[in-house]
Amino acid sequence: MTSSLAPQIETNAARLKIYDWFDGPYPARVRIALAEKGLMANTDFVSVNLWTGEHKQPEFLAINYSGTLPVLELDDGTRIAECTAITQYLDSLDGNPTLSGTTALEKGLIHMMTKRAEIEFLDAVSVYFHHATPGLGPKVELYQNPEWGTKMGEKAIRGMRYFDSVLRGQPFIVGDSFSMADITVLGGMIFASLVKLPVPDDCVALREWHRRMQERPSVQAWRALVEQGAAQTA
Ligand code: GTS
Repeated sequence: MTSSLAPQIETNAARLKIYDWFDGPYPARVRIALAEKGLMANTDFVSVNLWTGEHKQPEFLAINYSGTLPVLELDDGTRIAECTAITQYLDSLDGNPTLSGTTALEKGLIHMMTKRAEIEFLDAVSVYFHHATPGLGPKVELYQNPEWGTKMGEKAIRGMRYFDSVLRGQPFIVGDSFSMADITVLGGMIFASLVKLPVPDDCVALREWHRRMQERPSVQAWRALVEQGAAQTA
């Protein structure tokens, strides 16, 4: 595992360590959350190379049993995996959990839509990638089921249509505010773009929301880090 991508600013605040990969769609979710919360400068990124299967080696499996990225590690060595759990932790640090909800109702709705965005869209794209395409290559993809992968690709397209229908009635995935649910649908769009799963032309509300999301400083900060990472790995 090698070094670090983020621009660092001197700060007395606690350091956060994130194990991830620079252009991964799940890592993107946490990077966007870090930027939303103003925590980028407190974060060191440790690069775990998905394409060589570093995440499936014993050294990394000891860090995250699931063998997936990202993972947050705190100064005291505590580790938190799973994008939703990491985002909730980061969101709660300042006592103003804008991404995961402040009221009981917001928390419930954001949790529901985040879960839905994973099950119906992002996770489905991921299965499509790992099973219906060469994925991370033969050394990493030890079992593939192309038929299941294809089905999950179709499910992801249905998921896009569902989120399009949601966005026809409101500006964000949950009501009037940007939340972790938007970040999760963004993860789905990022993964779909990487694997060339097309967004249907008639998903006009989803496309317009996606265009608006590109204007958010957090999304621009994530994109800048991807470009920096691509330059470093070229
Ligand atoms: N449920 C996990 C989460 O939400 O954190 C899923 C994490 C996940 O699948 N991460 C991807 C991974 O490690 C990273 S990326 O594909 O977005 O770059 N995939 C590797 C693999 O072999 O599944």
